[in-house]
Amino acid sequence: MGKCELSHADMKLENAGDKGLNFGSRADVQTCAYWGAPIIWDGMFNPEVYDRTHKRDHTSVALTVFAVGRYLDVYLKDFLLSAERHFMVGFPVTYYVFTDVPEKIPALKLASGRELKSMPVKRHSRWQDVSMMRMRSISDAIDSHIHHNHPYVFCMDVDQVFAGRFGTEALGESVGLLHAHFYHSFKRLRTYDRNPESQAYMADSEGDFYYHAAVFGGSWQRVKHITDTCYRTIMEDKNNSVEALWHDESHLNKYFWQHKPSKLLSPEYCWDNSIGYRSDIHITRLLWQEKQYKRLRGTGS
Ligand code: 5GW
Ligand code: MN
Repeated sequence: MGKCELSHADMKLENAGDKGLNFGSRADVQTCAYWGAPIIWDGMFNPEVYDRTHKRDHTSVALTVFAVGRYLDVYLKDFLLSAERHFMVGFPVTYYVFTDVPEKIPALKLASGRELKSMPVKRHSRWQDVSMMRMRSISDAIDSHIHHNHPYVFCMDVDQVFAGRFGTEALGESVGLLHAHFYHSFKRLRTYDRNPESQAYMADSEGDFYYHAAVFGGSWQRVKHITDTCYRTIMEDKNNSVEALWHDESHLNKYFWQHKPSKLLSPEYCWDNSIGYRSDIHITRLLWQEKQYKRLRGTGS
């Protein structure tokens, strides 16, 4: 455990408040990545210490979420209501809702200091494009709005609900989330893109963690770099008529392989209840909603 704290300091990966992390409090899981970044599990931190540090720093957070087409009707309200109860409670938060149907955004009374901005986006006919255009739109919103107001940004899928504290302990310079389906699996089973034609290609010898694109974040500067880089590699693929295995997620995994995140979130921060009981999941802070692909995408996949 001392080793993690040491290399952590050496590598200047420090995120506000991380000094008090207890890396030894969870003997059942890996709490530190080999490059020194903490992996946040329940029990490792004192929430009050983080909140105090971030109150002192007047931290505010932008949360970007896409609710295009029927995803708005099905998921947005529950996502926002649950975020009001669990996401960065007590801190200023602006929800940036990217949608093609702004008139359908539910009118919710938000806690003081919190607001919602609707951001217009076009509807794309191919679903792969919806998912990939997010990178471009987030980058544009950082330029036009976010960088004036918010040191930190989180970017999330809308098809999930908060179920427990998702607080300031999750903030960092660049933050990736361990995918609930792969955090235990052998490396060779992690579904990186293996097509050498794709910019997201990773060789068999490459890869460490597998990150879930449903949650990523960091300082606005780093999120700008993440989204710009992923958008560029996605467009290069497009020009070469290739598409990475898991679309934007493959590109995000390549990015985090090349630019290690300063903080990793355990799957407690985005759990899929259909996996069933796991003794190392002590709390579920964000939960996958049921997939309704047939209904939402009008296709079978
Ligand atoms: C539509 C058809 C296929 C795939 C995605 C969409 C879609 C995604 C959409 O029509 N509207 C929309 O707002 N999205 C946004 O992209 C949502 O925020 C959604 O959570 C996110 C990623 O798409 P998901 O959640 O369907 O992808 P997976 O990887 O969770 O299955
Ligand atoms: Mn999703």
